[in-house]
Amino acid sequence: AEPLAKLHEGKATCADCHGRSKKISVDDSEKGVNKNCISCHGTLAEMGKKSHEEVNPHKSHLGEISCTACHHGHTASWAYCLSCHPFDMKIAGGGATAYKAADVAKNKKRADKADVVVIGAGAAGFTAAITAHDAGAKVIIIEKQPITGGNSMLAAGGMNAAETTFQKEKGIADSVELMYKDTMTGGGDLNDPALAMLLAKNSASSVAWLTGLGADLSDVGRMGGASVNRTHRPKGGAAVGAHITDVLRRNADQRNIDIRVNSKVVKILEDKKGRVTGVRVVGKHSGEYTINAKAVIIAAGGFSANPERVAYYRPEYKGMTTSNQPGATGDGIDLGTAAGADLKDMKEIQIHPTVAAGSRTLITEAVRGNGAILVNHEGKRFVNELTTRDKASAAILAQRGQSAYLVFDDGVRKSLKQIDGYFHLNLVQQGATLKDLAAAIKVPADALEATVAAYNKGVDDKNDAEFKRPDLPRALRTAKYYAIEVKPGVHYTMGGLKITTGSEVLAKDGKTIAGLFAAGEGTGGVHGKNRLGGNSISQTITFGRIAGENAAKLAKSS
Ligand code: MEZ
Repeated sequence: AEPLAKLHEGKATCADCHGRSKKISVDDSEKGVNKNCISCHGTLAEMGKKSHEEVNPHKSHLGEISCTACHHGHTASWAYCLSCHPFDMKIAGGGATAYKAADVAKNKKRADKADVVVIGAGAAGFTAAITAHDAGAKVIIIEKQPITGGNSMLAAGGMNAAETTFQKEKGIADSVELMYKDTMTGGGDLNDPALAMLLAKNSASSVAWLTGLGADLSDVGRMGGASVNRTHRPKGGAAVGAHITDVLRRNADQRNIDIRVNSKVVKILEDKKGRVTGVRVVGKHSGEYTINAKAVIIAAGGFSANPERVAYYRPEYKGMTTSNQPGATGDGIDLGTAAGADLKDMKEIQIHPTVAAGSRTLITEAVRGNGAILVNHEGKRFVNELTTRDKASAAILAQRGQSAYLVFDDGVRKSLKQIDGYFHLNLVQQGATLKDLAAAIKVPADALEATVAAYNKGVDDKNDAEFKRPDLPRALRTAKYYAIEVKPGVHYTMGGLKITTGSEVLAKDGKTIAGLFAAGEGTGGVHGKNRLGGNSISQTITFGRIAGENAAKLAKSS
């Protein structure tokens, strides 16, 4: 494929893309080039209005991404969407492979300076950065991917929190103790009790903090393993991740926080006493350089998108699909261990029961929370749909074909905005009647009708006699009827860097590594053996705030 520079020949000059200065300078985030793309082609939003393909790559849940995330000037272009979706998407100058960092010269002399460096621009990283900034620290965020948002941007279901104003307005009786108890029970009591308690205790203030930044978390639904409705999400049940990522990104921009994408931390620097002094970074264009800093926060996520490592810890998950973005490879955990960190619970890897068969698209647990049932290829229910993820996944894997159908009606569809996205991606089969649906998905019609009738009776009686599903929000009686075939996929890694309740990283001798903090999925201990749906976003915000606050405090005192 001809790279874009070649395709622009005769239409634009080098200076049109790179500016008029004699020395071509391209910052790693490529903001200058992007500005010039926009001046000729229009903004992302304008491009989104121009194209009317069924799947419009300029209008996506990835938010305000830069042009050069997909369109490359001097190497083959590659649509970022294809990292996760199998679209037949053509792109000018498109090649067969994703961007690979070019060989870069070492830039040994360059040494930038910050109080706090945050590694990773997902929800934990943004939260830590905003908190540290607001506490008076100069912050730099380093992100290896060409876009910000990390896995948080894909988070669907919501954010768990107890004793919030939104719950109170809806008359939901919840407590910190109950959220703690559910989290510990869901985690098989392997959780670090102090970290799990911190999660529950700070959850309401984390919802208030995000709301204060402009987030809408007013809808409250239910996830597996929760005793009451405590999963907060935008009105109408829209996906939480893209929304809060937009809010956090906007807040970081408003504060002029220095965010460098296409930049990878390759080493955490320490002095002779083992105190953290900064990081070495490799930028896409600027090469390898140093940032001196008084504190470093690792917020680089887990390793679900690293199949070799998943199979190393859990051979039985070899070859399984993942719901994660391609950057979730565990680099932050490696950086921490290279700096002497201890690890916790690395073998605890969560399989999400409902990834659409043959894809990497997570079908949010909220679909079950709002009333969908799981039906096997014989047309029968086989599990309490709101049990914990480990149990639901094991039950699906025990069915013929190791898959099942999520079956729901138009009532469920209308109750949750996110479901429209599954139609858009052609993942849903439908029928005007249950009989038609049964024919479409090739299950025995009599069995499917009997299954739904028995379930609806349970809803009417407020008692799911067979599977003891605790929450029965609605009967499935409103045509049309829908089904999505689902299979379990690697979704979350519960293990990671061992931390204190202050988000300080612990070394193998049990002492903290001075100046090193961590938050989010790359840490171990909060969730034990199994994370409850909705506890991840809650963890990123709560521990991001703690890490940001403590890192800023340390930086300002040293
Ligand atoms: O926390 C999660 O992983 C979550 C809520 C996922 C989902 O099913 O939506």
